[in-house]
Amino acid sequence: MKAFSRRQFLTHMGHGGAWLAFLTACGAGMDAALKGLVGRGLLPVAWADDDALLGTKPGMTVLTSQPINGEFAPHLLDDHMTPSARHFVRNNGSVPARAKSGDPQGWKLIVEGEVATPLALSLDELQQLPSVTQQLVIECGGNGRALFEPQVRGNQWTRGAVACSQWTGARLRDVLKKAGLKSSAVYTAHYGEDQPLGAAQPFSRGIPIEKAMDEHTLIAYQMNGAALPALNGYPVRLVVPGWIGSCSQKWLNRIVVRDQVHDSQKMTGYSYRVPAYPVEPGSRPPKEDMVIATAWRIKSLITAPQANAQFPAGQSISVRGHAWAGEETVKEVLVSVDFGIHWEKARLTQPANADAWAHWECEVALPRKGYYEIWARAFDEKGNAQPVRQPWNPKGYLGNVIHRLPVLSTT
Ligand SMILES: Nc1nc2c(c(=O)[nH]1)N[C@H]1C(S)=C(S)[C@@H](COP(=O)(O)O)O[C@H]1N2
Ligand SMILES: [Mo]
Repeated sequence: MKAFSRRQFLTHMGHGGAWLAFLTACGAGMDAALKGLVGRGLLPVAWADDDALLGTKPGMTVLTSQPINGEFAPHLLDDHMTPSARHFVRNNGSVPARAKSGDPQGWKLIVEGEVATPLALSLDELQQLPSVTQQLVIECGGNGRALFEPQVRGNQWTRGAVACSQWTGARLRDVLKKAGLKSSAVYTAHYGEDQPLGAAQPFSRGIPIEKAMDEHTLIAYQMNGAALPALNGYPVRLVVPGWIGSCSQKWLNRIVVRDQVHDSQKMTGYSYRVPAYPVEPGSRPPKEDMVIATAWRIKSLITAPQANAQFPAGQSISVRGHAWAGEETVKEVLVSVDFGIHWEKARLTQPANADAWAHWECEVALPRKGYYEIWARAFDEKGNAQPVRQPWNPKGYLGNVIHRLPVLSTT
């Protein structure tokens, strides 16, 4: 935790005994203490300037502000390529000072562990490696958590913790080759410059060497043609396409190549893990039956019209959205306005490149006055469909239930 001055301390004491309780709780039960205090603004001054960054994402639905977590309503994600200002934010800790200042001086990427030659690359050195520019989907593993029944704990993401921006960077593969992987290398461990809040370990995850060597896994230093925003990982982040967002380490400054599966806090227990078999909703399978969540599954999003829009009966409504499929390819998207009785095939535009999202559109009309839902259901080339009712898991990961958008006809 960051230090703060006596004056700052006294200012906070003005909020009553809660601040003292907060400090007492810092040793243990930090999560619980934060939950109670975050909503009332009783937070260390050192974190307060993170709030200023919220202004860089106008229109974001903020789930928590310390740390900052926020998503965008589906109709705000209508662009083919998500603008940086509309890319969701999922932070486990505070935003690093370097990211706030935008100064890359002194930043290095350390590569060590099971490599022949450990590296310490400057931003210039990283940028000298062959550069790749691609549109890539990043989606939080918990996107859609709010849709699980019974409810599960964690950020209640609805559908907007997903984006497809354009990323420019070096291939992780080229950096690992430069360091020379030993034959003992099996997994990466990623570290970043962000500080955890309270007693948690610094946020760290990793991926199997095969995924790290995939030509599409990037160490990105540009987002949509500009430096990365502070909130999305400045100066450098990983982008691991198709896999849950937590693999894409922000504010990246160290990669340790390991001779075993990475075993940080965020890799073990129930963190970013799903049951190895379907479980009864609301149950808690034993830890040893939980497996690491990896690739996303077929999904779609309706970005037009906006939820709860009203249309006269018979009017043609333009329905649009995106579809993506983890490491698979989108085959088709079907749309229904009568609760799944009839389905119409949408026109599909293939993605800009592999691992970007595809776009779809069609026209529908509401037959008479009433309440309707526009449903979208995507299918991948392997024949997998989005479920209409989805299996449950204890942390609400990898949710891909069909998108149901309410619309009304008034006449
Ligand atoms: N260093 C660091 N990297 C991180 C995180 C974090 O808290 N710290 N959050 C992860 C999670 S859970 C997700 S979903 C993505 C979110 O990326 P974004 O905030 O740019 O949308 O970043 C990942 N990388
Ligand atoms: Mo995430």
